[in-house]
Amino acid sequence: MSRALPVALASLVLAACTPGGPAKHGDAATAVQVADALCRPTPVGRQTTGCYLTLTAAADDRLMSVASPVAGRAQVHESRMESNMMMMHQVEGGLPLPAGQAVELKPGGNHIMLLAVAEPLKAGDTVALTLTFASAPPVEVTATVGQPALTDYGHASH
Ligand SMILES: [Cu+2]
Repeated sequence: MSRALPVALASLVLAACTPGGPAKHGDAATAVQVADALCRPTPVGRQTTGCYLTLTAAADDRLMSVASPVAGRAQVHESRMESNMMMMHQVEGGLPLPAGQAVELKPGGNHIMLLAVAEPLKAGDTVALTLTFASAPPVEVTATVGQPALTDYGHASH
């Protein structure tokens, strides 16, 4: 029975690689590109803040979780208007990243929320973020701390 195993494995590998023709399997082809990572300074007396960035996945993927050494917890949030109030919710099941499409996390929209931030973040600081995806390998980015250039759409209240 043991002799059957290598054959079965080989056919699995072939099955996984053959559809769609030749494809690169290296990190460069599968890694999610991250641009413009920015975290807001923590408001005085608060231990929470928002981070924004742009993600481009090579293949359909999902942003599953975020971690940072400066925060006790980090969550992926979406913003929704409910009864004329901007409400934030944790994204369930990961944030969809369609292949080749730049997905912007920005003020007033989807964003990363840092919670239980131990030390106040001020402009010019940097924040390490580790992004975990459903398929692609994890990506570590360094976000700059500063105010977003875009006009805020009501997210400044927290
Ligand atoms: Cu939030």
